[in-house]
Amino acid sequence: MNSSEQFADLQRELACRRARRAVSELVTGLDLTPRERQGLEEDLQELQETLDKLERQVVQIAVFGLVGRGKSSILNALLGQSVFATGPLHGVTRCQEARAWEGIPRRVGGVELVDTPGLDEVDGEDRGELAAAVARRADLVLFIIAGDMTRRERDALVALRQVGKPLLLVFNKADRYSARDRREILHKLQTERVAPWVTPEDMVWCAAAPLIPQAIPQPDGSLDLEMVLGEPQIEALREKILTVLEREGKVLAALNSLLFADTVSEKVTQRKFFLRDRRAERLIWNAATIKAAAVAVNPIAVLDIALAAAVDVTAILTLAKLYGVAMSERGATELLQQIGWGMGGIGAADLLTTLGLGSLKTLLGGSGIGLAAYPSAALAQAGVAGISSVAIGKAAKSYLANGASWGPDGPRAAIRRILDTLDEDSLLQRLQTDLRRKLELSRFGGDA
Ligand SMILES: Nc1nc2c(ncn2[C@@H]2O[C@H](COP(=O)(O)OP(=O)(O)OP(=O)(O)O)[C@@H](O)[C@H]2O)c(=O)[nH]1
Ligand SMILES: [Mg+2]
Repeated sequence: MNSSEQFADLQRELACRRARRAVSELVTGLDLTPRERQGLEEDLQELQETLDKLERQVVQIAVFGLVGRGKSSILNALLGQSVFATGPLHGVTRCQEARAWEGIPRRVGGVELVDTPGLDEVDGEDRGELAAAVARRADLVLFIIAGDMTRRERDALVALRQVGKPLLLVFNKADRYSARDRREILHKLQTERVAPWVTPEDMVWCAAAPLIPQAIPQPDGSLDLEMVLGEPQIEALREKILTVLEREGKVLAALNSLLFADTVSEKVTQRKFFLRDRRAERLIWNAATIKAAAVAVNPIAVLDIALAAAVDVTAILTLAKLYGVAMSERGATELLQQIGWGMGGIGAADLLTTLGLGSLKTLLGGSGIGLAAYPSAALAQAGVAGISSVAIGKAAKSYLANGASWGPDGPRAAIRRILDTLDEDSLLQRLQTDLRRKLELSRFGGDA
């Protein structure tokens, strides 16, 4: 090794260590509640396995391709023995199977060859998914074709390359083509089919189980032409793989686990986000109904305001906690004031205009739900209180979820946007239903 090679080697080594650290930090730092884990178990398990593999420093090479392209035959040829079942029928390999690749130079490190079921042009979707999952986890994919590519093959190859999967395009069954045909097909592949997804140096020919015509003397003295199994022509592929491994093996493994870790962490974030948002929405709704109910049974203006503010401040504080924003009661009160100001001075009368009197009619019209006994003013106030709470909650949520900021346009614009998306009529309807239930439960048990 000369010094620049040594330097490159060192850099790769460092890159790998960094990747290892990044993945293991990701795994330990996920910090998921059992609830958040739900639906992510498989990904987390795979992530752990990826990390284990990375630590063991084993590189995994998987074959991938349509049924009957000779995937299992190629692995057998590489291994130098018939380990994996092969055959002319479609779908011989039914599940994934791995085998250590022995007899390769030690400096390459540990390598595992993984056989996969073939994608089927017609059906076999399940197996296709399995193969895709295996390919996703492999460090290097041998994408096996046997002639010009079909549409399905091209789509699958592009999909793998789009996620950044390193692969070699292996053209098997070379014995079936004349040298000239091979050149032509290869040229077409390079210029049309797979450009720019695979470069020419990542394409290689082989014949894992070639059939050689042989003249067999017949009893009557004539010669008959029979096809017999010849020696595998696999050297070029073997060399190519070893070169890639020697040059990039460690990096491949590191790159792959990073790719994988990245998708998992994205899923985890999404899940966390989804659950948090749902909790926030529930919390807001809860505050709204509490406030509406409280206002409905205490229809005295002064009391309403103090009470309403208390409910909103509490809701804001709980939301802040949910979004991991440190906030004091005073901070929450200030935020509430700011939102009120943003809503255009949140006096009940103002809000009525803001929300539209049409909504009020829905409430007062009340379709005989047993609240008719109430003074309509109290009901109107309750409805307004509830809806204002929803609006306040949503505004606070957007502020908190945005890292305690209103964004470039400032609070007024942000709050305006939220008010615009509120559907007051349906909110009122929901409030009525909930309010009715609450009131019936607390005060008017059998009255309604
Ligand atoms: N002529 C020729 N036939 C081959 C070659 N490689 C494999 N075959 C034949 O192709 C058929 C399918 O080979 P397999 O290795 O079972 O193919 P596979 O891709 O693993 O198939 P599935 O597991 O069913 O998806 C077998 O009959 C092999 O003998 C080759 O290089 N030349
Ligand atoms: Mg097979």
